[in-house]
Amino acid sequence: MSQRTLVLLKPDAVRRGLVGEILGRIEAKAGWTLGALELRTLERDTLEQHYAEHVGKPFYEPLVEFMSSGPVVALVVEGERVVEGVRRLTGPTDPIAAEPGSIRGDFGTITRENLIHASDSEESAERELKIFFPGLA
Ligand code: DGI
Repeated sequence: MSQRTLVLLKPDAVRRGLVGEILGRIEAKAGWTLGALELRTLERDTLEQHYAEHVGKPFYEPLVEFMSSGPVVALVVEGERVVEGVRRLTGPTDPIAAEPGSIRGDFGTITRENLIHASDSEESAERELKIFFPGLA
């Protein structure tokens, strides 16, 4: 079942020089391909749409501050069961709870600076792809 998903390599990943390492893990999965890739600094508006479910929560403002603190790498990944697959490579939100071997488990310590975003369902992926890559068919 071929799918596509939105991945963001967050400002901490870019600052720490982990883009190649993280991208390499995604690219290494058989049959997965990059549909788009762009370095960009996110506007507040974009983040408000992306994180709509979190607006008003105590961690929302610091999250937006962090996510706009430097460029992210936004990418579209396509392939077999890629939505679940990238989430499994990513690991859970809290990097200390994430298994070693996952991206957050290997490189993260704090919940906000957890290196990578990956859409959590096919529905979220389609919603998020429209925000970040509106030109995509
Ligand atoms: O899909 P995830 O990134 O794992 O998690 P999410 O979509 O529920 O939340 C988006 C981001 O918001 C997450 O990567 C880090 C931040 N966040 C979520 N829940 C908390 C949080 N930050 C803090 N400090 N505390 C939280 O409970």
